Amino acid sequence: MAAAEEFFPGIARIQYEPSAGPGDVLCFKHYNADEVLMGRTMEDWLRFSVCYWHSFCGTGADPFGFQTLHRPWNEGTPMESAKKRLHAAFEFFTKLGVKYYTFHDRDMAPEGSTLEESNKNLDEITDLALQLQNQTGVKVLWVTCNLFAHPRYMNGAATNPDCHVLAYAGAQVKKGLDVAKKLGAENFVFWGGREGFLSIHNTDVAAELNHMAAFFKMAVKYKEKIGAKFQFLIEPKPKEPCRHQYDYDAMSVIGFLKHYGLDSHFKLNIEPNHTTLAGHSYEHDIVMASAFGMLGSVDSNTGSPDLGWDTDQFPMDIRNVTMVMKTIIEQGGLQPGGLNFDAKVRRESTDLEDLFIAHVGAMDAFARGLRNAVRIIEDGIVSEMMKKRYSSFSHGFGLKVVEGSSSLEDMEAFIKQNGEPKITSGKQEKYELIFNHYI
Ligand SMILES: [Mn+2]
Repeated sequence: MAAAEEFFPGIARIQYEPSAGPGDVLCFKHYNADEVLMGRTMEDWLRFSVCYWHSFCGTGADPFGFQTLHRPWNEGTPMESAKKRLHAAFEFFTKLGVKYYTFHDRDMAPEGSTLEESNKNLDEITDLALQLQNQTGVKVLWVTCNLFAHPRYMNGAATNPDCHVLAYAGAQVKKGLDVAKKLGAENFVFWGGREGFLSIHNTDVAAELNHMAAFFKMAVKYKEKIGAKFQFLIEPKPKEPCRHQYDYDAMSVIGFLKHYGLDSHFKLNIEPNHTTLAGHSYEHDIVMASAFGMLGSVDSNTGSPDLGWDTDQFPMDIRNVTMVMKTIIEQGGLQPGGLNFDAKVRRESTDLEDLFIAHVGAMDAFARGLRNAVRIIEDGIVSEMMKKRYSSFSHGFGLKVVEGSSSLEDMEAFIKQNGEPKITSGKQEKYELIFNHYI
């Protein structure tokens, strides 16, 4: 790495400086990687990851305007810029102090004119990635295949009505799994960008869902065959680009996986911006996935709640990240998953330092969320209130319900003996007031 060009001159390794002032934006004021909270370092609780596509491939182009972000690494032939991009990315990871990164096959290396050529490009660039990983200690949180951008996938990949396209997607995933194993990825993500439909008139929904399940079963089989240990994850999203997406939200995906007997092989990668697009609150799908033991990883970003599309902004809201961290601590952490910043600087944030500022801000927000959640949990006031709220299920008739040994006849006898239940306050405002004490 020593011989490589420096892409972020003037920016040194980001340090923890808790007494820095409000205008000091290139230091952490809350994230102190080695500090231990509830028996684990902040680094281990948070497991931050930088995403390749937004941060190193993003151009700032949107449907109404051209490129605004001119990055020095996106120059030369596609293979030359792929190599420069990789060096820039590793300089960024190490200066930021983040141990993980994530990528799609096609943002790591350019697609060729044949599958063989694409695979060769991927081999060459991932050989270099492996070298840089070994030199820096930075690891892959997850790999995913881009099965949505190429025109062949316009009608879907695993749910395409043409099995020739499904076969291409399968061949691409086979290579993606090999690459993930080669780089020691800890997870592998499926995001079904175009797995859905625009019109029911031309769509056989039952067939498409069966095909998607068959596709996932082949992936499970190949993963076992190559002896890979990474965790499979599915990332729900409700709309965009398809009008109707099969992986609408956490509960839709959990239902799909259980229906096809795939639930022991997959967990969920929850992106809160997708959750809010589905009409839920920010933390909803994190909580729902965790309740089913299926929260595997988080694509940490946020949307603008007043907009109806995916804006992939950096998560800066302390209330939201506190709720997320409380759920993560309560389930014992996210490992082997992590907090991946699937977020992009605004197309108007054109300075190279803005990429650092955005990540520093989000990491500090999550560090505050972690500290807040630890205080909520260690104080135990909220958990004591919750325990009391459900206490009727800890003994007598309630315990029989929990254990599955009660019947409707028992309920009738219980009511005849005990009459009308008393009105009990839900105390929502009290919970909200107490929560606000911690943030
Ligand atoms: Mn995502």
